[in-house]
Amino acid sequence: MKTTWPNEAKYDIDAALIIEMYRSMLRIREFEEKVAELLEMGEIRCPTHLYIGQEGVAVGVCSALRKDDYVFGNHRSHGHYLAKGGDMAKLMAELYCKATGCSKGRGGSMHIIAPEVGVLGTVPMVASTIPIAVGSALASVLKGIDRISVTFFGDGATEEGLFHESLNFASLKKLPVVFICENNFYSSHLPLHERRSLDSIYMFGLPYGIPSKRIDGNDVLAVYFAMREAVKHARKGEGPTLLECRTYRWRGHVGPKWDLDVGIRDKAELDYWMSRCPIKTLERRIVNDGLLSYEDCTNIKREVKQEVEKCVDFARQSPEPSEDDLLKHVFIDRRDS
Ligand SMILES: Cc1ncc(C[n+]2csc(CCOP(=O)(O)OP(=O)(O)O)c2C)c(N)n1
Repeated sequence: MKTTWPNEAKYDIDAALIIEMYRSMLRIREFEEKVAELLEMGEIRCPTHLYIGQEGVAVGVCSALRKDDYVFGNHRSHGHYLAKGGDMAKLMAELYCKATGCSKGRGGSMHIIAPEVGVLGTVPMVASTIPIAVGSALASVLKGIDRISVTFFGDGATEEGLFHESLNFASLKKLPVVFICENNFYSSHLPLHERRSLDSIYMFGLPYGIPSKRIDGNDVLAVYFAMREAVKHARKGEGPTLLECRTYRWRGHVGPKWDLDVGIRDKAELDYWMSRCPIKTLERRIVNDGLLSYEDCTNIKREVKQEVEKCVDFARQSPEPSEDDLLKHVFIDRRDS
């Protein structure tokens, strides 16, 4: 496998990082395809919102961050956790609600946490982690710690007041936070064009004086470059950035099905977005430009599939949380701290 990028100047990015991004997107895809299968089988039973199709956003964003930077997610955050370096086996165990899960089996798919890699929490209440990320950025400034906070949210979340209040406060205090809107054009079962008169989410930052950009979220490199700028801006103390990454979820709003039977989208629309698969797009580019061969790509896919299978074995064999300490890890008793 080559370790130098034949067209370095063209891409302004390390070859090893591109390969890592490719692998990282595949890890999310293969993990979730397996989860979809296990949901169909009834082996995983917790409500699960799949991220398949949106991998370019999580990976582009997290590849521009340091391990100790913070990310906050939502109800659709397996990709955010894995892209930030979260342990895959612990995530699988969490979906099985096992004691070895990243949230000790208490959280399931929607309450994921991995502070060791900066994933401080994912919360399914729409828009709720946007102000928490702003708070964590404020804490970093007050403590003099050089860390960025990132919040991932959907287009639906931009319709909550919390989003707008957060933009204003973050801009006013020039906080090191990056707002990542994953515009997949649906909020649950309502399409964007039935909710907004204008398709212009990125412009929400402008009245608050926040640099704001619209990006093709299925182009992992475009996301990465935009994020790299946003991170530079934040680390210099120049405040927040808003990135609207346009992408698409292949599966239904929740669960393993496709939402083609609920009257909200048709097969032609899904087919269009599947033809713009973020992984295939990067794969075509790196093969055409001679960084990897198709054989290299197949080998990486095989390794990733094996990794996922091992995680399923780990989850299946893990113990259930004990009934005796069900409330442990759920509340903090302040009297003890
Ligand atoms: C405050 C709040 N209102 C409603 C819901 C129910 N709900 C869960 S996900 C969702 C849609 C969110 O859409 P979006 O933010 O665009 O994210 P996506 O599902 O498209 O990734 C809604 C309305 C909720 N969880 N929280």
